[in-house]
Amino acid sequence: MKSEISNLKFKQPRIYPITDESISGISHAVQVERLIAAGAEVIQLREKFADSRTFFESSVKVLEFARDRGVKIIINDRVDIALAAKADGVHLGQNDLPPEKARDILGKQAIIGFSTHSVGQAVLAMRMPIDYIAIGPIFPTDSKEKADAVVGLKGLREVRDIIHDFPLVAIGGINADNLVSVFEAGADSVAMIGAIVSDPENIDVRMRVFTELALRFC
Ligand code: TZP
Ligand code: MG
Repeated sequence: MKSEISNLKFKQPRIYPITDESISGISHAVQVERLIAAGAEVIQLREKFADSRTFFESSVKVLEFARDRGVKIIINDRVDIALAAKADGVHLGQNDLPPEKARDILGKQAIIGFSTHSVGQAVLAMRMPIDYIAIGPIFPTDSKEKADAVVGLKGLREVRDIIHDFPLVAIGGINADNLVSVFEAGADSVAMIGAIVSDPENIDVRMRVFTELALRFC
């Protein structure tokens, strides 16, 4: 089953980097510059600590830069920031605003992603007005506080089998050693935080290496 909403507005990238200032130690803007220099096409901004004004302002700055370069910016958690900053979309968790409400607010053209942590949640998500399902954590990770139980490659494969060709992003503990196994288990796309941005001076190098690895797999 295809996403009811997905259309040509969004080609899921194989590598989907997520910026995080607390993990990288540098601004969203600089992370985004380095990611774009390395060819990122869609980037998610994840901000768990800054106040709304600060996150709004950095999102606007990032969007100006990214839009000129044809790169899409997705805001993590915050429909209000996505709307106010005119981002390309939002990525929602199970406890954020419901995707239906986010769709009402952001409109048809917005890209909406939704995090799931089990086969059951993924099945429910298929009926929602979203563009992609994220499933994770695939492997243990330190990047998320109170992370859900690890889904594993077996869980990822089960989700892929049950959702057929609905766009699927895998997340959680993915790195150079396990990237290929995640694609083999059925992910369309791999979202990464630590493996890319935890080495801020080498964000571009890492993005290039993962993109190259992903291309070789395709
Ligand atoms: N959701 C499930 S696992 C995770 C999120 C946000 C953290 C992913 O970070 P990393 O560093 O790629 O494991
Ligand atoms: Mg979230």
